[in-house]
Amino acid sequence: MRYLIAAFIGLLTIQQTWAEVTLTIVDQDNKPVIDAVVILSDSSVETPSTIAKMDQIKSEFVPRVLTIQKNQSVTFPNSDDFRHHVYSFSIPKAFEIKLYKGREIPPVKFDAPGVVVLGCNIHDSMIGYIIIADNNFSVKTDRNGQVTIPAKVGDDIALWSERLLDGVTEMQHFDITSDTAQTIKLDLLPAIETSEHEHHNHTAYSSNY
Ligand SMILES: [Cu+2]
Repeated sequence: MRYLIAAFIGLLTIQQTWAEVTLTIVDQDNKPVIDAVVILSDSSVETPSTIAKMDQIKSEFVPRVLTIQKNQSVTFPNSDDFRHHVYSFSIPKAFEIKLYKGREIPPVKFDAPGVVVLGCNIHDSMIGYIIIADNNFSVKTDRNGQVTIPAKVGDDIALWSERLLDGVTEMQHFDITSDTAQTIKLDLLPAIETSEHEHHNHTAYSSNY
């Protein structure tokens, strides 16, 4: 019995160290912010051995926002039947994959943390982002602008959104202030219409712009 009590107290102690906190990110109109990235600064995760994928479908990067860990590799298949020319000038990784078709493309390794902005030399409207975490827990908001993270009050999070007023290579920092649920409201640039968002989330984006 004594051991059981000790084990029970131990379990309570563990549960108090962190909880599942649900963050909801909204903009100035209280609309959910989709494809924002939340990084838990004081966390430690290993780099997955899996190769992440940044597809190109109907002249859009899919997903528009990809989260990976430092030293993870990404492949850039072209699912269109015409050529793309993917490039980035961003500091964490400047690279290009010259005019190509097909899906068998050697992956690119991203060995520094930060934000990589992707473009295509042929299609100016193509834009995508790879957010490279520094082996910290990292997750992208869903259609409700929500993430659930293993955090506790006082933890620091870095938040990225394509819509941040400071620019797409910046992050904003916030403190966790709740053990259960917290809403972060931001002044942001207008939401961007993409077919990816329309497909998955038509109602949330339907009437504002
Ligand atoms: Cu292109």
